[in-house]
Amino acid sequence: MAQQWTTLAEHILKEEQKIPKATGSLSLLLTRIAEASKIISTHVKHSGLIGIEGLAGKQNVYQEDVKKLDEFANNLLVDTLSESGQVFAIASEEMEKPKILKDGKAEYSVFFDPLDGSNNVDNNNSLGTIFSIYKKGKDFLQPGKNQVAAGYIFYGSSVMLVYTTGKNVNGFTLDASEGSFLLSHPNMKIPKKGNIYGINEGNYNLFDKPVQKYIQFLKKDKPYRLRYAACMVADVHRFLIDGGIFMYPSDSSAPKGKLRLMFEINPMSFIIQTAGGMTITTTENPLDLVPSQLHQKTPVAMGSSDDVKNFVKFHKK
Ligand code: P6P
Repeated sequence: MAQQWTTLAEHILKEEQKIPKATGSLSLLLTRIAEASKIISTHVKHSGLIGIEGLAGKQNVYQEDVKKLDEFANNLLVDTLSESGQVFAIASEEMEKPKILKDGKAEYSVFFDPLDGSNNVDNNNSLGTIFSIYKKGKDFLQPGKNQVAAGYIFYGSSVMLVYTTGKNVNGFTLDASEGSFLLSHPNMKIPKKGNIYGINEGNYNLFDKPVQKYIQFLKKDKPYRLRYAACMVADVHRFLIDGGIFMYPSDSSAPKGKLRLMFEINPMSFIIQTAGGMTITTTENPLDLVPSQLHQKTPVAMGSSDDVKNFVKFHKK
């Protein structure tokens, strides 16, 4: 008998059925994000043919050159979420300020990195989209532990959508022939320990001593393998599957590191921690941080709990 695949839509509705007071709003929101990601993936897969590679001719709030595909993905997500009627605010890594919608009754805010790893656009390497959803609270900027859902779409050799609402982590693979995300990785759990590490080791001489010593430790005896995609979604997905540790520490040129708390670190931490892994700035769980600025950055290490605990030990010596 042919395998019966669960579609993302079925999965989301089944999860909604388990929540007595569910209104369907979060389900609609997740479905909208998934639909937008299918359009982004088509553009990613054809970027060399449709004139969407290269620079858009502007810089974002981090003084990073914006790629045409960054702009396309951002505008698509802003439009589709604005029309959903399910959000009161939309914040993007590519927009200086959030877009506040007039929908009085909408309960959710969405934070996203529309195209993560966009330096990989022109060289055909890995890309992703990261999203993070909060319920309206006292403050617009809430600690990551308040997320109601978070996920990413990985535009890799296959297109995968991985998300959590806090109970478990589920992975769906896009069946392009049908245009459906199908449940291919139910209840994902990260290995307790790995033998791979991911970091931009080009910055080695700028790292603090504890990070340098930890990297030296990984290279001794049975050395760990270095794997690095320069796309957080691709890197963290690797460690979710194989185990190991991803690091983007601070360094003398970037005392707060590079990755964004609201758009990258909180959603990816929610997923890794729900899958049984660990995330640390160097001393604390980023999900506990009370954000002070929309675009604030923080250093981060995340992955298998045994590996991250070792990383922490080098910061306590
Ligand atoms: P570097 C992509 O630009 C990103 O925000 C993350 O996806 C990735 O982990 C990191 O920056 C890569 O930074 O310094 O290695 O190019």
